[in-house]
Amino acid sequence: MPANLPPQYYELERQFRAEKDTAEKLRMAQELLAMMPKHKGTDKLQAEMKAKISQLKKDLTGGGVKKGGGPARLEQADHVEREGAGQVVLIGPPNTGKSSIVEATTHAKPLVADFPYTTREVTPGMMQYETIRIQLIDTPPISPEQFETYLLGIIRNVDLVCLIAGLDEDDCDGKLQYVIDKLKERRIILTNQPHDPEAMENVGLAFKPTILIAHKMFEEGAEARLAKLKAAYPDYPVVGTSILDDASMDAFRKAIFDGLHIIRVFTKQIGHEADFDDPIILKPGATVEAAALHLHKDFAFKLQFAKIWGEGKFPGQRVQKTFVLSDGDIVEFHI
Ligand SMILES: Nc1nc2c(ncn2[C@@H]2O[C@H](COP(=O)(O)OP(=O)(O)OP(=O)(O)O)[C@@H](O)[C@H]2O)c(=O)[nH]1
Ligand SMILES: [Mg+2]
Repeated sequence: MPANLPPQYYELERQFRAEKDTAEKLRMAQELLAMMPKHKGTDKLQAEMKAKISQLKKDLTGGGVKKGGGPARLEQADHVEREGAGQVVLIGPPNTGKSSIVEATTHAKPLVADFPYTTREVTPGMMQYETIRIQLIDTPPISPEQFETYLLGIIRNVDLVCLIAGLDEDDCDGKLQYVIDKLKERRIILTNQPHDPEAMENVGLAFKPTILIAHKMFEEGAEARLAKLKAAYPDYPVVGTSILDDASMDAFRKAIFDGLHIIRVFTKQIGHEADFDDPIILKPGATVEAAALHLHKDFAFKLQFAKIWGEGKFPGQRVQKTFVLSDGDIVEFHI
């Protein structure tokens, strides 16, 4: 029986054969296996790919211990467990302020120092934004001298990429472009342009929404460099920040929230006040039914109608399951 593999499979397989990095090769092998149609004609291929995967896992961990005696790298760092309303990674050239920003906006305590290559591992922290918590991940720098390939797995999984450029350096745009190009080379495209998710993901490309934080904005010459960055990257929202300026750090928080493209919906039980502590997080365009589904499958099934409070509605306006919710709406479900 013929295998009938999609054309994207052959393209990814070609890249798989050329790939030198073991962690990335493993990721590709897993993707190839997922892409294979599951029928008799692919039995042998599936078995071969599974064997390759298990060999690559062994190579990667060296039987559980990395070369040099450290712990297995893949287990340690190519994935950060999700927490909160969204997962955001901060990446960029060395010494731009990534760790300082995570330190200032979360309870995490990453190392901060006045020299490049300070950060050696990923550090997640939770940032409060109004009523929600967003996960920020501090990372080691990306430059021609250093690139930790386990970052690829982390970046592929996040909801938003936050590029940090340092306005204290003349070549901040060149160093930033290096990061963007390096990821592109590894099939991660940092862009907010619309794309066809299915067509792209089939060939293993990851398109990641991105914002650009131009940090250290009070340094000499920063203003001109900020203007240059804004002109060079019209596709990214650009926010100028400084650790010394609270208003700019508030703008950072808001830019992250806006970049995540989520809405917060508060629930209210009949005869009670609304619960403002724990909103339901949904994508724009989500309906009352989607919000109910978020609470419980049964609940959505039994839902008769809802009452809504929010901008542009009559207080307690009665709406159907198909009603599209907005950020900040309060919903009272009736079953
Ligand atoms: N002038 C100025 N310096 C800052 C600002 N934020 C951080 N720094 C300093 O910049 C230096 C580097 O900060 P880090 O947060 O360690 O930078 P990083 O990007 O994490 O560095 P690596 O981990 O080496 O990539 C430290 O000396 C910080 O104190 C800022 O807003 N303005
Ligand atoms: Mg750092």
